[in-house]
Amino acid sequence: MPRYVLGLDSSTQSLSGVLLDLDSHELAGSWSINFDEAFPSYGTRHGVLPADDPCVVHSPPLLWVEALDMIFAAMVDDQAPLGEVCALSGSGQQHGSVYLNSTAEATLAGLDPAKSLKENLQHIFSRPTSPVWMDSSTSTECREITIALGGDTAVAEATGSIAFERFTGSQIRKFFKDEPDCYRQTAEIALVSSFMASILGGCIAPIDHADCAGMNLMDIRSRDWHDEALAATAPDLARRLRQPVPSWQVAGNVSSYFVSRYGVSSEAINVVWSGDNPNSLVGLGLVRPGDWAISLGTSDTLFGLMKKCQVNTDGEGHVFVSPTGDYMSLICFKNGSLAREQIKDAYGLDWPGFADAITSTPKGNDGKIILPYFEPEIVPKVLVPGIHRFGLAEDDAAGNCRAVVEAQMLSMRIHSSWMGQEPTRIFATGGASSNDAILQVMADVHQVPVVRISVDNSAALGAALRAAHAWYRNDGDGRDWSSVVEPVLSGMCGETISPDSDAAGLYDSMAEAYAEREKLVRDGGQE
Ligand code: ADP
Ligand code: XUL
Repeated sequence: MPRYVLGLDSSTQSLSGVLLDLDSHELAGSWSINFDEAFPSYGTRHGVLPADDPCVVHSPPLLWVEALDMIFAAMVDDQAPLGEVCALSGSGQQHGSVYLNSTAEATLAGLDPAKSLKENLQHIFSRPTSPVWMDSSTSTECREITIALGGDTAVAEATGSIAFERFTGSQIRKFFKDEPDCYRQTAEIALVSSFMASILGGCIAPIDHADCAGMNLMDIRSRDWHDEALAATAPDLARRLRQPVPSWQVAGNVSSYFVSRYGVSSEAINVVWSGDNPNSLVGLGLVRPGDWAISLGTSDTLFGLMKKCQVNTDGEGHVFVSPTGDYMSLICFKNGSLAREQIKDAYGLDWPGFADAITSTPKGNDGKIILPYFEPEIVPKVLVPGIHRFGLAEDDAAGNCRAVVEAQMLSMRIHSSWMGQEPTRIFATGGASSNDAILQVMADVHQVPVVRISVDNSAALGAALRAAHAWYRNDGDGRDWSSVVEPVLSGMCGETISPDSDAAGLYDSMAEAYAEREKLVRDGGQE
C-alpha cells in the first residue's frame, strides 16, 4: 500500500499543504488557502489585521482554525489519499503566539466532527488576536528583559538571540502588562506551530526545540525553559508553557475529528510542528553541518546548520535549534534583490545584461568596492541609507554591477564568521538564484560549490520530510536524515557551480578591504 506524509505550512498570508509519496519520493499534491481571499470577513490585509499603530501587527487565530478545515476539505475534493497518510507535521510562522483559556484542553480533546473547527474552538481563546513576527511594538519590554538578564550578551548567551521585538518573550510581557486580567485567564501559551499541532492532534501539543529558540525564553544549550528569562518576562509563566521537546517528537495520533470528517487514517502520527525557518532548513536539504542555504529573494537570507552552539551578541543573527537536533543560524540582509535591482535599473539593463556586465569584469573588480545600503540595513546594522563607492566611478556600469554582488557576498562572508563554521556547500534559492553570474560570485567569494535548488514551498516540504523522518524513527527504521531528504530533493537540485580556486587569495584580501570600508562608513567616515 502506498504511504504518504503530509506537511502543512501556516504562514503569514496562507495555509499550504504538500502530500509526499514516501515510496516514489514524489509530490502527490499541493494546496494553498490565501487568508485574505478565502476569509474576507476577518478584514486582514496580507494576513494581518489593520491597526492604528503600525508597530502593532496581529492576526486572528480563528482564521487559521477555519483555514485548516478548508484545506482538508480541498484535499478531499481532490481525492487526496488521506486514508494512506502515515504521518503529518507542519510549519508555523515563527514567534507568533496564541493565548488559550482553561477550556482549551478539554475542548481540543472532544472535537465534534459534526461541527466545524471554528464552531468547536471559538471559545478557547483568552486573547482574540495573536501578535505575529511583524509586530515591533515591544521595545520597552525588550529593554526590561535585557536589563533583568544583565545585558545583550547575557540574553544572547542564554537564549540564542538578543531580545527582539518580534520574539515571543517580549510579546508575552507586553500582554501581561497591558491586559493583566486576560493574562490571568490564560492557561496555555502556544506558538503558531504548537497551536496548529494541538488542533490536529486534539490535545495541547508541546513547542519543539527549534521554534522555542525564537522565544527568548529557552536555554539554548540545555533546551529547557530558562528560569530567569521566564521570571523577567511575566509571573507564573512556567505553568502556562509545556516542556519543549525535540522536533521529531510524536504528539499522539491525529485527532478523531480529522478521521471522521476527512477520512485521514486513524493510525497517522501527529509529529510536533516547528517554525518556518527550521522547516525550510530541512526542506532545502540542509541536514549536515556546513550545509548552508542562501535565499536571494527580496531580501537575502542565509541559514546554515551548525554542530556547535555559537551565538552572535551584536544582534546580527539568530541561533535556533535545528530540527535535526543540531543548531542553525539565520541571518537576514535587507539590501538583497532590492539593491541588485536598483543598480540594474540605474544602468538601464535587464537581467541578462546585468549578468553580462558581471562576467565582463575581472574577479575582485580591480579593488573597486560599493556599500549598497539603498534601504536601512539589518546586517550590518546601518540606520541611515546611503550608497558608498570606493575607487568606483558612478558611470562605470559594469563595475557597479559586479561591485553590488561582490559586496553582498563579502558581507555575508564577514557577518557569518561568528558561526565558527565554514560552509562546505551552499544551496542557492530564491528569485535571483536563476542568475549564473551571481552564483559564480557566491561560489568564488565563499570558495565552496554552490548548488541551485528550486523548491516551491520549502517550509511545507520540510514539514513533510520531518514527518517522514519521525515516522521511520518511530517504526524502528534507523534511516538517517540524508537518506530521508536526498531522494526527494535530488530532483529539485539544478547544476552545481564550482568555485574558481585561483580567486581564493584575492577574495581573502578583498574581505579585509571590504570590512575596513564598512567600518569607516559605520563610524561615519568619508569615502
Ligand atoms: P520573495 O519571495 O522574497 O518575494 P523571490 O525569491 O521571488 O522573492 O525573488 C524575487 C526577486 O528575484 C525579484 O525582486 C528580482 O529582483 C529577482 N530576480 C528575478 N529574476 C532574476 C535574475 N534573472 N537575476 C537576478 N535577479 C532576479
Ligand atoms: C524569522 C522571522 C520570519 C518569520 C516569518 O525570525 O521573523 O522569518 O518566521 O516568516
